[in-house]
Amino acid sequence: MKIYLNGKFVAKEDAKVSVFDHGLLYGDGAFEGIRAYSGVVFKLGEHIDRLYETCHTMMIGVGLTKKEMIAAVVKTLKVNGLRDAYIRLVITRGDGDLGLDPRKCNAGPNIFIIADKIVLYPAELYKNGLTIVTVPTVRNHPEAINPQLKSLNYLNNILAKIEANNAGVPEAIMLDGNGYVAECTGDNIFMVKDGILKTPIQGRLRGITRDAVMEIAQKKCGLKVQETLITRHEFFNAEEVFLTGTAAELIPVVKIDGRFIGNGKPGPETLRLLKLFHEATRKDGVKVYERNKGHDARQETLERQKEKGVSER
Ligand code: PXG
Repeated sequence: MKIYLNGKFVAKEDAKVSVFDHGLLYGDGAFEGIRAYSGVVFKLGEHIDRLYETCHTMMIGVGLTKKEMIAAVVKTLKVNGLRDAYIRLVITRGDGDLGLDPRKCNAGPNIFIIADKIVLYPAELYKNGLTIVTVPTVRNHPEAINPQLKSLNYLNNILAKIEANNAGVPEAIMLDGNGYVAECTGDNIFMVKDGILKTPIQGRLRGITRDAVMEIAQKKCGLKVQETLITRHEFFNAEEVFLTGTAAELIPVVKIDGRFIGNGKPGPETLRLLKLFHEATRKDGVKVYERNKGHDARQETLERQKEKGVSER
């Protein structure tokens, strides 16, 4: 495995940053989790836009144009010969001293890109749906660490994840400071009722998968889409609930805080949106490999997987 580190490709063993890096010392940095499907990096432009917005607010000068950053991601996949991958792009404040002051990190940021195989959730979770709970840890106040920032400071979500682990469930709902549902620890949340798809308007990260699913729901499923304030009560009484995220894609939820959602099985709109989302992932992004005439990358991936005896998902 080759890691992109500050403009060079290095072996995994040599991909190291200093103990004085403020990303490590303070969580002072930004990141993106991105996915490539069949040689297409899904919504790469949108991920890079979000990353640069986080850096702008955090006043981290990236030192690369967005175009150069996109090229670096593409090259990382090429160097590793990957078509289907999970990509972690990290920008730290860089090396400083033992004080908080970011002005001491004057050598500039450390930037690294890891492209690895995707760890998929077990297939039965998609088939049967998740049981989740609401946890006591509330999502950050927007004027503390705004949930829109995809910063390296993820302790808010990690504390909630610990509470999910303690409850024996794979994901957890986090409320905002006013008691409205915000999102999950690493996923956005949606509900369907009376032909309307609803998702929280505030207190959450603006997920790339979230935006893609809202667009598909509106354009291809004829669903009305609302971003609004939603309480747990409304989620309990929804017909369908599902989560979205780069890693999870779109995954049904069938039980929240002991209450079954609908008939306790993944709903038809959820399954329809999941299928349409999968179709979009192959098209809607930046191509890593130029296709030669008569050479179909997707076909090649399927053939490779067949050889290895694994199913695609
Ligand atoms: N909310 C939060 C708080 C997130 O961290 C999402 C929503 C979904 O956003 P995207 O853009 O991926 O649709 C995320 C996703 C994990 C993990 O291990 C999840 C995320 C980042 C890193 C790890 O589940 N972010």
